Amino acid sequence: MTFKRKLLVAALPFAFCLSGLAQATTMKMAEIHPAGYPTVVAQEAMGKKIEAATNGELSFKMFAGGVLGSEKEVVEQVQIGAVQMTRVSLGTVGPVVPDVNVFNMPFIFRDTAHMRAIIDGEIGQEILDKITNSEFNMVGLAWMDGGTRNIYSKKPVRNLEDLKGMKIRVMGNPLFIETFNAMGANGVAMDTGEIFSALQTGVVDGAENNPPTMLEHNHYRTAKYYSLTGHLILPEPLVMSKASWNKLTPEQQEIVKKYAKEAQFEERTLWDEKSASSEAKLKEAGVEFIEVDKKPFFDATAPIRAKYGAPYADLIKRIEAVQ
Ligand code: GTR
Repeated sequence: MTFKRKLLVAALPFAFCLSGLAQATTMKMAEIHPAGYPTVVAQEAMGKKIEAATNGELSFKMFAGGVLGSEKEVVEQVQIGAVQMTRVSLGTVGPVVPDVNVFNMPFIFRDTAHMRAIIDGEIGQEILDKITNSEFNMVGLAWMDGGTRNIYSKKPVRNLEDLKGMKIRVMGNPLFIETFNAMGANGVAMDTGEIFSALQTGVVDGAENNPPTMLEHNHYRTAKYYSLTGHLILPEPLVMSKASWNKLTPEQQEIVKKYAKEAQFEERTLWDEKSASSEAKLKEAGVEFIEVDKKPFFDATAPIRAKYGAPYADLIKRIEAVQ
């Protein structure tokens, strides 16, 4: 090796260090849903816009399909800044930021239009701010539409009586366990990734979710009955690690906020398309969609709204008043 080459080789690690300093800040985003899912697609588009608007100072990388862990695990990683962004169900956030549980109460929203009017308005922003201002170490940026959640099961649920004693998987939030217990079932909490085998092995008799999740996570392969209880119309916050957020310049923070909000509206269109196509595919696969009288389900869950809603009476009045 010539002297010149030797010098060059010796200088290489140093050069790498320097380029390391100039490297873009990578924003890792974790998603439980697979590639192509509305939230994933909208968030990837958001990432591209953020990269372009910051001239690559911020780079974005999506980790879809739950490869970084369950929602609970991801939330922990976001809290310590090991993962920069995620979109999780509000159900997962509730045990840590109890103020968000108002949205987690059964039948709190009249319909999808009502929920969307709320998340687009000042109450939606207030709840995101509650996340930001909590001890949660996260910044609430925007809302994704998580559709309407209905019960699916191996045996048909046509009324409350049918639900009696059934083990129904719910997200890890006591509010949901109590909701299903109040309806006469046994609420069983477990992570999203465990549902498929729990249904197969009979650990649970059913679960509850929107059509895209029922389809994409293959739950319909075992649960052939879908009862349209519509007990939850649950929006899902897009959040960023506060540690990572604090490292951004004010300009970068504005850019992230702006495109997260744009993603909120882009995802909505994708969501409506995906919901419709998922319903069609589920029906094709032999899933029976069951219309139920929602009134008994609503009445049975009144104690849950009374208990969890008590500290938020004013907020609930404001939610009800939104047209
Ligand atoms: C989906 C939701 C996920 C996850 C999942 C579940 O609808 O988008 O964030 O919460 O439900 O029930 O585990």
